[in-house]
Amino acid sequence: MAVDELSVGGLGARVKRVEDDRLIRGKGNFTDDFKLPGMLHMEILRSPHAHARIVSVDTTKAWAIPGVHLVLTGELMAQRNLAWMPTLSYDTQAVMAMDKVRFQGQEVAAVVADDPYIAKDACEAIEVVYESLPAIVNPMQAKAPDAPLIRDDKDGQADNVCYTWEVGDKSMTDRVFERAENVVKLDCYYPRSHPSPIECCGCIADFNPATAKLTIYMTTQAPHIIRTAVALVAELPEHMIRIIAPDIGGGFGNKVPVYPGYVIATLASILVGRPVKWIEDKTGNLISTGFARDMYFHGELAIDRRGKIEGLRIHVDTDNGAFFSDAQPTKFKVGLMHSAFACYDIPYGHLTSQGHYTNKAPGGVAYRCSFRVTEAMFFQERLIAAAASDLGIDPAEFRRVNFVREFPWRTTYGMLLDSGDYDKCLTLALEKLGYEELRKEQAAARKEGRYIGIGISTMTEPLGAGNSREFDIIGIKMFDSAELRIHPSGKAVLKIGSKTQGQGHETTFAQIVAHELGIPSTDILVQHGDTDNTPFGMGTYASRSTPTAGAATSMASRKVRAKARKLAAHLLEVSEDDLEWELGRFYVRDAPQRGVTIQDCALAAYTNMPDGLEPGLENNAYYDPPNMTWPFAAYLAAVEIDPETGVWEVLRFVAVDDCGVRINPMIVEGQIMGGLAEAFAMSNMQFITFDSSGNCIGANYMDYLIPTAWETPKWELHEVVTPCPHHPIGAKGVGECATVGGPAAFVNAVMDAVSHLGVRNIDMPVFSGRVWEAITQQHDVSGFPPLAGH
Ligand code: MCN
Ligand code: CUN
Repeated sequence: MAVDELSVGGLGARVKRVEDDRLIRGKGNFTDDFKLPGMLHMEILRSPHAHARIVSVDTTKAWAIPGVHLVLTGELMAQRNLAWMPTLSYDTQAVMAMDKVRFQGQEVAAVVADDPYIAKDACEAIEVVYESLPAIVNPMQAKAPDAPLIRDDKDGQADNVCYTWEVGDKSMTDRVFERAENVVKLDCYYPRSHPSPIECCGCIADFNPATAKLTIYMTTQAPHIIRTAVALVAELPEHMIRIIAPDIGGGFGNKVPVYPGYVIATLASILVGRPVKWIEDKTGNLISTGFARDMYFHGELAIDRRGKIEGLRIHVDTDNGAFFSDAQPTKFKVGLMHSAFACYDIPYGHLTSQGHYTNKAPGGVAYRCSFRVTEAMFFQERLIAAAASDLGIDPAEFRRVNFVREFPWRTTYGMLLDSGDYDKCLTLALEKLGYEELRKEQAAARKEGRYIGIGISTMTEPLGAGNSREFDIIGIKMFDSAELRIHPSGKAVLKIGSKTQGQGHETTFAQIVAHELGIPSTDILVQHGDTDNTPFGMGTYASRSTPTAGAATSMASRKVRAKARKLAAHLLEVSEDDLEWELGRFYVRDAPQRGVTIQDCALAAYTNMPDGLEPGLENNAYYDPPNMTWPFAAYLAAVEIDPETGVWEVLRFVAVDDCGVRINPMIVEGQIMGGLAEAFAMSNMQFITFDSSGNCIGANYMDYLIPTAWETPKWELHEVVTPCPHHPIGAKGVGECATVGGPAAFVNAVMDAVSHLGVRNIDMPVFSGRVWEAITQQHDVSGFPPLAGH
C-alpha cells in the first residue's frame, strides 16, 4: 500500500514548523549566543556627520584604557589593503572612512576589548576632528549643478550619478503617446524604509593561527556568497574559510549585503589571533545597514477610449546613498524594476532610470522584495488606480480589460510570463469582499459625509532568481542546490544551499522529500547555513528558495529514487522495468501485493546490494531554473476615514494568492500574513527620513514604527492554484508577495475614499495628518523629503 501523502507530511500537509520547538522555548542559537574560548568584543565608532572631511583621528587615549587589545582605524585597514571593498553592484565602499565621511553612521574606527562595554568606552575616547561639508539628502540636490561631489574618491567621477539604465522601445512608445486618446500621469515617492529584523547584524570572526582556518559565525542570508567574497576581498584561500549562519532572527533582505563590520571583525581576529565578536546595536542597524526603497517615480499611460492601455512610460530616480552596494543582478541596475506592469498587456513601453549618490547610508536593499519589485508593483498599481479614476472606469473592470490572458507571454519590458489566471484571482477576491454591495454602501455613506474607500492591488512578480543565463551577482550565476543522504534505517539528512531566517525551510524542504520518496517528513533532518557542510548555494532572498533549492531537493530525491528502484528490483528479483512506483513503495506491476518500501531499499543499499551496484543511497542536484516563477496576488482593502482627523481604519482586507502548488499551506499563510503586516506598516507608519544636515530620523523604535498585533488588521486569505509549468512540483515563490503587492491596496483605498475631493495622491506613509491636510485643503500631499509630515 502506498503511504498517504498528507500523513507522511508531503505536499499540502499543514505540518507544524519543526524549528519552532527550539525557537519558541528560547533554545535557538543565534550569532550572539555563541561564546568561544578567548573571545574578544568589538565596537564600532560611527560618524556623527553626514558629510565631512576627516582632519585627524587620535587613538592614544583609547589604547591606554585597560582591557583594550586593538584600535582599528582606516589607516590600519589601508595597510592591509582593506580600507575599501568592492560591492555587490560593482562599486566600491569604504570599510572605514579615511579621507572623509559620506553618511551619518559611517564606520570611522573600531575597538577590540575584553568586553563590549570597555570597547564602547574606548570608542568614545577616540578623538576625531571633522571639517564639515554640505550634505546632500535627495536626488534633486544631488543633481544640482553646484552640488558637492560625494564620490571624489573615484577616478573619472564628475557628478553624483551612480548609474543610468533603460529598457524598452523608446521611439515606438513615443509614437503611441503622440496619437493617444488619453494620457494619464502620476508622480509619487516611495520613502526610505528599513527591514528592521528583531536581530541586528553581527558576527564572530575566529581566525585560528595554528591551522590558518578562518571561521565566521554570522547573520547572513547567503553564506556561500560571503565565503567567496571573503576569499576575494581578504585574499584568503577559500577552502580555509568556513561561514556558519546559525539561527537568524529575521532577515527580510537586511542580511544580504556585506557590511564593513564583518570585514573589520575579520581583520581584527587575524591581527589578535583570537575570536572577535561584533554585534550591532539597534541604532547602528537602523542608521547604517540595509535601507530600502527611496525611489521617485514618474509614469504615464496611453489609453484608448475603450480603456485599453497602449503605451507605458516610466522614469525612476533612486537615492542610493553614499555607496552603490546593494545586491543586484549584474545586467539590471535598478533590480527588476522592469517587471512593472508585467500582468498587463501593453504593446509598447519605455523605462529609464538614474541612480544618485547622496550623503545617506547605502540604500536600495531589497526589503522583502525581489530586487526592486516592491517599488515596481507599488507604482504600477498606483498608476493603474489613478488612470481608472481619471477616466471614470471601474478599477476592477479596468484591470480585467488589460490583464494578460495568454501564456507564455513576453512583457512590455521583455520578461517571460509562463502561467497564471489573473481574472480568476481578482474575481474570487471581489466575490469574497462583496465588491458590488460595498460600492453601494460607499455611495450611500458618502451622502452622509462618511468616507469609505475600496483599494485594489493586483500583480504578478518574478520570484526565484535565476536562471543563470540572465542572473548573476558579481559574476556568480544564480542556481541552487541540495544533497540528500538516506541512512540504513530509512531516516534521511537533506543539506540545502538556501538559508532559512524564519521561513520554515527545516519543515517545508523535508516535506518535498516526503512527497518525492514517501519518507515521513519527521524522519528527515534539514541542514543549512554552514559552508563546510552544505552544497554551494546562492542563499535565501528574492523568494528564491522554493523555486531553486526546492526544485533541487525534488531532483536529488528523484535521483535517489532511481537508485532505490535498482535495489527494489534486486530485492524483488524482477527487472527494473517490471516495477511501478507509488508513494513510499515499489511493487511488481503484475502482482501489486509484492512490493518493498523505500525504507527496505535504504537498508539494502548498505546490507544487501546487487553485484556491481555501488553501496549507499544518496545524491545531489544543482538546479538552474529555466525561468523565474510568477505568482499572482489580488489584494483588496476597504477603509473608512474619519473626516475630522484623517485617521483611517481598515474595515476589511481580502487576499487571494496564487503561488502555484503549496507545500505547506499553513506556512504559506504565515508568510502572507507577515507580509501584509509589513505592507500595512509601510502604508501608514514606517519610514526613515533625514533632516537637511543628513541626520537620520528614524534611528530608534520611537521614530521608526513597527506594527504590533494591536494595529494590524485582520486578514481574510483565499487561494487559487495555477501550478508553475517548469518547477518539478509546480510551486512558485511566495515569501514576498504580500509585502510587494500590499502597500498599493491600502493607499488606493484611501485615495478611493477621497478622490471625489479632487485628491489624486498622498505619498506613503499615509499618516492621518497627511490625509487630513488632503481633505481640508483638497490637494495632493507629497512625501518629498525632508518634509517629515507628522
Ligand atoms: N512555500 C510553500 N509553498 C509554496 C511556496 C513557498 O510551502 N508554493 C514555503 C517555502 O517552502 C518556505 C516559505 O513558504 O518555507 C517561503 O518560501 P519562498 O517563497 O521560497 O521564499 P524563501 O524561502 O526564499 O524566503 C525568502 C523570503 C524573503 S526574500 C524575505 S525578504 C522574507 C520572507 O521570505 N524574509 C522573512 N519571509 C520571511 N519570513 C520570516 N519569518 N523571516 C524573514 O526574514
Ligand atoms: Cu528581497 S528582501 Mo528578501 O530578498 O531577503
